[in-house]
Amino acid sequence: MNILQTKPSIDGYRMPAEYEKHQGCIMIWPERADSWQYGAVAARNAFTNVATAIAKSEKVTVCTSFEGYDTARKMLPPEIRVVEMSSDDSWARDVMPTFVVNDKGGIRGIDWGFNAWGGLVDGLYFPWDKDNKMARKFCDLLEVDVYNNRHFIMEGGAIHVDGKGTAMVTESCLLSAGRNSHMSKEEIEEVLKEYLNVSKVIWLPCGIYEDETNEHIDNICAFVEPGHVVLAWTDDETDPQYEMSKSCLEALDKETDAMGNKLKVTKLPIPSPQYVTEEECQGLIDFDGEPTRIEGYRLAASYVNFYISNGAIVMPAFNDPMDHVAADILRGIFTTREIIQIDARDILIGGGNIHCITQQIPLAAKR
Ligand code: KQY
Repeated sequence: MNILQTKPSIDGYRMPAEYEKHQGCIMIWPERADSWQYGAVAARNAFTNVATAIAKSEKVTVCTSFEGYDTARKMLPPEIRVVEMSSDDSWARDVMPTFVVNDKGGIRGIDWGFNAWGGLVDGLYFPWDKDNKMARKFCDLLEVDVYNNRHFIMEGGAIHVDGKGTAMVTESCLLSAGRNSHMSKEEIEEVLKEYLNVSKVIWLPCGIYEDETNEHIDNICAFVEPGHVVLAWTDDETDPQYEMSKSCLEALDKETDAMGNKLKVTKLPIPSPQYVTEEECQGLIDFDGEPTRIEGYRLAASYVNFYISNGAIVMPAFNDPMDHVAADILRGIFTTREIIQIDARDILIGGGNIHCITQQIPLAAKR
């Protein structure tokens, strides 16, 4: 594996959209007892269901610690590959490489800097050094070269692309004090253009209420095809999410994509507010005396946090009446893919959802 100091756009590489063909998917086995209740027992079931659904149409690799290996191997079906790799938690979207491809069948990874969503300013755990090394290690395993961009703090959940020259991000996340506060918005946009090889960056003001990643884009809005996005939405004007989603809709209405087209916006309803229960709090072990979750805390639940596999949309369910409404909307958009809903409560408690715990490896093809 070579560590590259050049930039993907200069070398003719681009980040493909998630709805383009994949070679596989990466996940990380959950273990932290302060993130996942009862020693991650329930979360492991949910992760297994997600991995199994994705493995129906693409190769899934699950990374685990030495301690987690036996359980992972026992719980995951045999077609899923389990490899030992140290991590600090289980957010493959954010710590694994962002892959870029060229039109000659080449694939490379980008190794962004990772500081647990805000470092010492407002990060979510310390230390994060194992996580920060995973992207490079996985590129080594895959035998692909990796772009070194560790001095720029970024997570995979903070970006979406349409594969046609447009990226989408939130200001609340990318301009947060704990990431690249020494850089201007224009400078950050330039890095995105150089590394993702896009010509247009769409900035939404914010994300999902109480999303502890400083409101990643992948929880609020996603491309479903070029020129078309789904936006997390509520009609309840008393919900703090209402003004947040409305401001995103206003931003999208004013925008065009890289090809100069207006965006079609499909509203995807959020479930009714999901609050942490007392029992769930009791199942979480705090490492430093601070409670990691407080009873009544509102979790950042959104159906936008789905994974697009080769054959399916693997999306969260919250045991809520909106589960069926959201699934029907996505079924109407992704007509060639199966809609698979996974009970995601035990992933949500950790602070993210199905998109956050997965990272696609695009299929590099000659064009
Ligand atoms: O949503 C994500 N991409 C990660 C959330 C991390 C939460 C840590 N408790």
